[in-house]
Amino acid sequence: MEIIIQQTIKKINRGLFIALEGLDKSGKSTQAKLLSQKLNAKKVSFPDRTTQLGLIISDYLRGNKNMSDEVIHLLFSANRWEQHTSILKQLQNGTNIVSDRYAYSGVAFSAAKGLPIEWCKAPDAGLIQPDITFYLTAPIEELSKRGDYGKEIYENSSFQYKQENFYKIDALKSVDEIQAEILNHISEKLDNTSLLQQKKLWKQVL
Ligand code: DGP
Repeated sequence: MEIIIQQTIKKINRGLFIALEGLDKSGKSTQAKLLSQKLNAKKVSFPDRTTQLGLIISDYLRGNKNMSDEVIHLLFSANRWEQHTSILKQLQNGTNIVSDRYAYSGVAFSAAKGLPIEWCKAPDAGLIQPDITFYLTAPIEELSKRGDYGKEIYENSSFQYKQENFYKIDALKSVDEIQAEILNHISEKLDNTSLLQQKKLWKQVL
């Protein structure tokens, strides 16, 4: 009887969904890895190159495949939808998720190519909205000094997405400084995930 009461009182906190966005070589993948280790979180990456769609995207990014801007945009979005149910289930089970890129960069990259922004946002509408998003940024000239920069098709894009729980981080700071800044922003949310609303892109309550 006592066990049943305790179980009822102890509400399972849902997991926190954290997204890291940034230009190539901004260090977001390093931060995503460190953060997922620290929080014992599941790390997901977009594009997810392990799926059939991901392989096509990977070919495109390496310059091996010609595709219209519209087609590749829809493929990137479909690649995110492939993980949607799995992400939702894990969050509901209390697993924190760290996403290395998400829909925000998708919209920014494609809009920078000249596609209408509302058109770019439409296929991602309904995906789970991250609880908190970090955008690692620095002048392109600085990032391009880092090895391997610009090997793939997108190397230069402006990213200006304004919304709550969206934090810009100076990518030129040290790995430890950036990690500390990120942890600082999420610590309060981690303690109170049961109070957070699960929202959908773009901003609707789930
Ligand atoms: P990464 O694996 O993080 O290096 O990302 C590969 C590239 O794909 C990167 O230059 C950004 C781009 N990208 C990621 N998502 C999208 C998207 O949804 N749409 C477009 N057009 N580009 C994207």
